[in-house]
Amino acid sequence: MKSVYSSAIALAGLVSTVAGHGYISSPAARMPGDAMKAACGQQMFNNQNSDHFGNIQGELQVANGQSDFSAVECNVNLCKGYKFADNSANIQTYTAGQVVPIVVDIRAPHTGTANVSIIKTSSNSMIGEPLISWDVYASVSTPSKDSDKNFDITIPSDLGSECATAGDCVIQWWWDARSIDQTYEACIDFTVGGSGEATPVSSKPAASSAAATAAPISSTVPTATAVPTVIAVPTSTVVPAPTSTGAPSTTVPETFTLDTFIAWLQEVGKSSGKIARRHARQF
Ligand SMILES: *[C@@H]1O[C@H](CO)[C@@H](O)[C@H](O)[C@H]1NC(C)=O
Ligand SMILES: [Cu+2]
Repeated sequence: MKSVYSSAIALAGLVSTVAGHGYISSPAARMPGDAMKAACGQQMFNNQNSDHFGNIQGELQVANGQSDFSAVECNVNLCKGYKFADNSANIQTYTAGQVVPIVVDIRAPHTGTANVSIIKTSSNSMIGEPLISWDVYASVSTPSKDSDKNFDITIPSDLGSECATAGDCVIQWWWDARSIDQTYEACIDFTVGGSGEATPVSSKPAASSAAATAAPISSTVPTATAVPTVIAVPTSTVVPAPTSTGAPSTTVPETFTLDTFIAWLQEVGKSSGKIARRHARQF
């Protein structure tokens, strides 16, 4: 048993160095570039440029001890440190109330929570409530859910001009697998309500461009609070009974793709490591 665990842990460690785990694939999200390299250093840039699917904890390990890494400038808690300056040619133009389909590429699941929200970049603070959120996301205990990977968000109608200038706001997808301390982020640069966009929803002709940007938004536009929260299936109905070691779930998932196998190995590796530390005598 011990050697099986050891091999699983070794393999999981090996896999995690070569495989990324999740990122937004549509609309095009921020990617690493020169501005990110200047803020985060050459090593972190190389690491992220070769695989942008990894988590911020892994990124920080790469940066550890690097003299050209600045924690403040890099700011990994916002868009994994990826910068607007590297993506300024890639701005989505949205209108209030617009429904935007999002596609996430989850390359290996890790049970966690997630949300997509609008973030004010100057303060890294959320504007309003999350546009969508999950109490259970990318679970390794249930079959892969399409609703984790393909979903719609609705651009709020009460942003005013707060996100009218490119770079001021991002739509951030945030996935946090607390049990294994892995946090994933991906950001979409966008504007809404900017003077450069198409005529806003209004029955009155705009007298000037200033009036056009200030024109009230139709009351039929759904608000952010109307967006339903994804209700997750309680895991207790599908998770097998805990084993005598107290491990969360060391049972091999029933649906078995390479991704779920790798994820299972990683979860088993991490949880058995924790248990080994907590209950060393039981092993
Ligand atoms: C939503 O994501 C943000 C990061 O963008 C995080 O700080 C916040 O805690 C999350 N909120 C919920 C309710 O999950
Ligand atoms: Cu992962």
